[in-house]
Parts: sequence; C-alpha cells; structure tokens
Amino acid sequence: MSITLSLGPRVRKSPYFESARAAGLAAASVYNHMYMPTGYGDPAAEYDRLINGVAMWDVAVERQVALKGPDALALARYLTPRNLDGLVVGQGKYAPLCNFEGAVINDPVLLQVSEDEIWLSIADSDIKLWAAGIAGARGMDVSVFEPDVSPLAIQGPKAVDVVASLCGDWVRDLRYFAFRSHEINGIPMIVARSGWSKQGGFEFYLQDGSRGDELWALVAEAGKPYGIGPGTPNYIERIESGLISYGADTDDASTPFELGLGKFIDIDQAHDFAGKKALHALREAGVTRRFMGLLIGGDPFTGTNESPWRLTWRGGDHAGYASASAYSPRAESNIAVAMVRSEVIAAAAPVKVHTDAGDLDARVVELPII
Ligand code: THG
Repeated sequence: MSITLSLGPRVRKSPYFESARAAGLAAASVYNHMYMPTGYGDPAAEYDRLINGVAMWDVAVERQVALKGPDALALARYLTPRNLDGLVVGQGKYAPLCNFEGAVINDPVLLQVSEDEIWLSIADSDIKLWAAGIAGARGMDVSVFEPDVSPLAIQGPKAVDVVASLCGDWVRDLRYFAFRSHEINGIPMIVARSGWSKQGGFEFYLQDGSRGDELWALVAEAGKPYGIGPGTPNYIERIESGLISYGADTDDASTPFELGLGKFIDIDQAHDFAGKKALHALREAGVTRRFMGLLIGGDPFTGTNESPWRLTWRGGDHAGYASASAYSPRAESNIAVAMVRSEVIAAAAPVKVHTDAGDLDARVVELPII
C-alpha cells in the first residue's frame, strides 16, 4: 500500500523540485532534511536508461559542508581517516568519516574547491554539526557552513556525449572524481566526473539555487538526441554494483573494515583524526561481519524491502541482515546487499532470507554482484 508524502515547509525542496514534478515525479524519500526523488513511476525504463542510455537525477540532497579558512585542510584531515596528502584543487576523493568509536558516520566525496576551501559532499547525516563542533572544540580557524550548491547528476553510457555537447569536449578528459568550474548561459557550477552509479557520468554542482529549473531544462534539451529521461539514484544498479547507501546499509557500529572501505583509509598516517585509536583496535581485533551480496531464489521481486530482512543459517542461527533487495535483470536473479557474519562467509554456507512474504534460500557472494 502506498502512502502519500506530506509536503510542507519543514522539509526542504531542491532547486530542481518543480522541474522534477513536471517530469512526472511519483515517489520521494527524505534525505538531509530534503525531499529526495526516488521514482518516476516506471522502474524498468529508469533502469534501462541508466544501463544503456542516459538519465538525469535531482540529487540536490547531496548537500555540501564547506570548510573555509586557514585551517580547512587541518579540519578535513581530522574528520577523515583517508590520507589527504596530495590533495589538489580539482581532484575529489571518496573520504569516509568516522566517530571516536571508529564507526562510519558518513561517506562523502571530498572536494578541494580552492586553496582555503574544502567541500564534503555528504550522504544522509548531519555532518555540518559534527564538523562545526570539532572545529570549535579544537579552536580551529575555519568556518563551517552549507553553501548554495545543488548537484544534478547525468548518468549512463551516453552521459559523456550529453555533457560534452553542453560544456565542450574537455569533459571527455576529466578523470574520475576530477572537477572544474564552468558556466552554461552564465549559470555558475562545478562540473565533476562522478555519481552514485558505475555506469559513468557527471555531476553539475549548481552554485545558484535560483537557476535550478533553467539548468534542468538545458540538460533535458541537450539530452534529447540521446534519449535522456528523468531518473533517481537507482536501487537495482547500486545493489548490483555494491555501492554503499549510508544509513540504509549501515548501523551505529558499522566500521570501514566491515564495509569494504579499508582501501580508502590510512590509519597508519602521521596525522591524528577522529576514531584513530578505535580503528587501530578494530583492525587488531578483525571483523565479525562483512558487507556482501546475496543471490536469492523465488519469483522476481517487484518492490524492495521496507525494513532490513533477517538472515539465518544452520537451521536458525543469526547470520546477519539484508538492507536492500531487488530483481536484477543483468544477474537474472533476485539480489541484495547484506551485512553477513564472518563465520557464515568462511563456511560458504547457504542462508535463509526472512522476507515479508516468507522465507527464501540465498547464496552469499562478493560485491560487486555485476
Ligand atoms: N555524489 C556526490 N556526493 C555524494 C554522492 C554522490 N555524497 C554521498 C554519496 N554519494 C557518497 N557515496 C559514494 C560512494 C561511492 C562512490 C561515490 C559516492 C563511487 N565509488 C566508486 C567505486 O566504489 O567504485 C569509486 C571510488 C574511488 O575509486 O575512489 O563512485 O554520488 N556529489
């Protein structure tokens, strides 16, 4: 049964909201205190555009937390276990953040936008408060604020042609997570090669919220020859690709080691950072569960799970939980991402998934699934 989303002033709207609504927005969630578009009523077409064509996504919910001032880099270093040596203006980095217990509290993309300004392009948690609190407590000379910046993603194999037709052929040479300032019709933005899919694409970080509908229309027009259409961060593709959805896949105790983010952090670096001591102890202890994929039997799923699904093995022992599930046209199977106990993984044992519609057999596989 579907439920109406109550619109009101307490939850913020994206600068693209009216354009998204006019394009047929059918479903939304809430993320960073904003409405986040989650569907336009035709999941099969939205998936197909992302895999074979090009789609445009209102992802203004990926808010920026700006760190600006002489201590911007020092604060960024304290906030992330990622090693920021070699950070340069114009190259972004995936930079998980941890609390003092070593649990992941967000997984932003970090962008050095100028010599004294760094942005954290955040997932769904209140990092502005955390960063401002740490800066204040440590007496750092830096201001922490949310700038007027709203990403619009253009994703899929044909995204590069759409963005090149709008911005020029230089975009073809941008490396992953690299970015540059650019204007289209005087609309200020940062163009980055990034996005929450593995199908390739770009993000326009619009820097004037009053011009969202104008930018949306320009992208829709430039994309017409390539069959562009609206989409959203894609549920099916992200499970196939094993991309983490912070808050959905994680809980209060999820560590970078459990989530497979160990390659993005450097706990042996000389700089101190929040969670350093805890992460050393966690590495020493080893993980007891890991972020994995599942291939699940049964008839093709039509929706997804509203709550995590419990996993069991050996006739009832706790094996973990599945946080997101879908039917994958490419895997030709039901699939899920799940936190799975290490002993289950080591035993290569089958698991039972306790879905809302009954129990199903599943096999645990490494991510990505595709
Ligand atoms: N775009 C922007 N901000 C964001 C997201 C985004 N903030 C929140 C969330 N998404 C951040 N999470 C991710 C997670 C993974 C990737 C991007 C954003 C990603 N990972 C690649 C991978 O895992 O293969 C590459 C990582 C790498 O090699 O550094 O792309 O989507 N603006």
